[in-house]
Amino acid sequence: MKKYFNKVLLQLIFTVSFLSLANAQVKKEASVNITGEITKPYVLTLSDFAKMPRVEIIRKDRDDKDHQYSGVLLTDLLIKAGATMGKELRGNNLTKYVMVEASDGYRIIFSLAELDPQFSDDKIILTNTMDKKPLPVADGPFRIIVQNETKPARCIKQVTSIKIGFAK
Ligand SMILES: Nc1nc2c(c(=O)[nH]1)N[C@H]1C(S)=C(S)[C@@H](COP(=O)(O)O)O[C@H]1N2
Ligand SMILES: [Mo]
Repeated sequence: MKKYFNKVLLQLIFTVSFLSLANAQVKKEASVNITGEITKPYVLTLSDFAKMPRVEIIRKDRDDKDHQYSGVLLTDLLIKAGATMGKELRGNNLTKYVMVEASDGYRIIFSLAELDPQFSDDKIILTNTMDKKPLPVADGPFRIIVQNETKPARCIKQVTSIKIGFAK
């Protein structure tokens, strides 16, 4: 009887620890790490992201069909991080770049100036949706969409970090 009880207890311990581990995996919220030459680095979580002002972009993907993306302007994410935008974006600050990295190792850069609305009208957003649905798993949870570039090569998928640096 005691042996049986021990067995059941052991099984229970295994089940509980497995379930809490699985739960921790599920709870780990998707995020993007914003770092580098900025005064307020932060980790952007999906819930913070959901509270920010959104813009919509329609662009053709490689399938040559229009898709609708809703997200936050990269400019706004960088202003929140204390990047030198607007009046401060002059002189040496014009040599700053913004490197975006993905979980598959793919990386692209923008110059900081091309993300400032005083320099360019081209909308560049970080999005988590396509056609009003969460991004396909292979593209998300976060993707950059560049409105006016014909080539989608800088529409980087699976974004994990955004790093601001000075060109050397
Ligand atoms: N993370 C990541 N994003 C990426 C790429 C990649 O290899 N890794 N390829 C880029 C290139 S070269 C293109 S053409 C588009 C392709 O997107 P699509 O297959 O959804 O049209 O994704 C871009 N984003
Ligand atoms: Mo490509």
